[in-house]
Amino acid sequence: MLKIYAPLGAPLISSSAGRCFLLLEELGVNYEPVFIDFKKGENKTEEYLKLNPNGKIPTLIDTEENFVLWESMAINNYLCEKYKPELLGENLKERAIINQWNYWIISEYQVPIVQVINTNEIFT
Ligand SMILES: N[C@@H](CCC(=O)N[C@@H](CS)C(=O)NCC(=O)O)C(=O)O
Repeated sequence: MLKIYAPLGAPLISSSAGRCFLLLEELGVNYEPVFIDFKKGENKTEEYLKLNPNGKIPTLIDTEENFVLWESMAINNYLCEKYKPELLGENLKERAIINQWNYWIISEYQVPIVQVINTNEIFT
């Protein structure tokens, strides 16, 4: 079973966990979202910090593998490798281009798009 931590009250795709949810749907695998309440500090509890010392979401638990992983892109790479490795690219150049866009999304795109999502009522 895959468990993935998500923020309570937020639309599933409007957080860093969003890219993991989109991929989980694309992969068609069973997973269980575990909602935690930031307002109650549930991401800073001793129990949660043992899973992710950053106190952030997403965190993935793959109970089948007895494995915990955080950082959304690392989670997605793990999920692709486990369930659909062709999504990571089928040759050297494809993998390089996919990585190019993955790094671009994290370093250049994420902050402005989160600002747009947080300030646009169609996403709330
Ligand atoms: N680089 C991380 C970013 C994780 C992140 O910043 N998550 C936010 C939600 S989008 C969070 O958990 N915020 C709670 C906090 O910082 O206390 C990733 O991609 O997983």
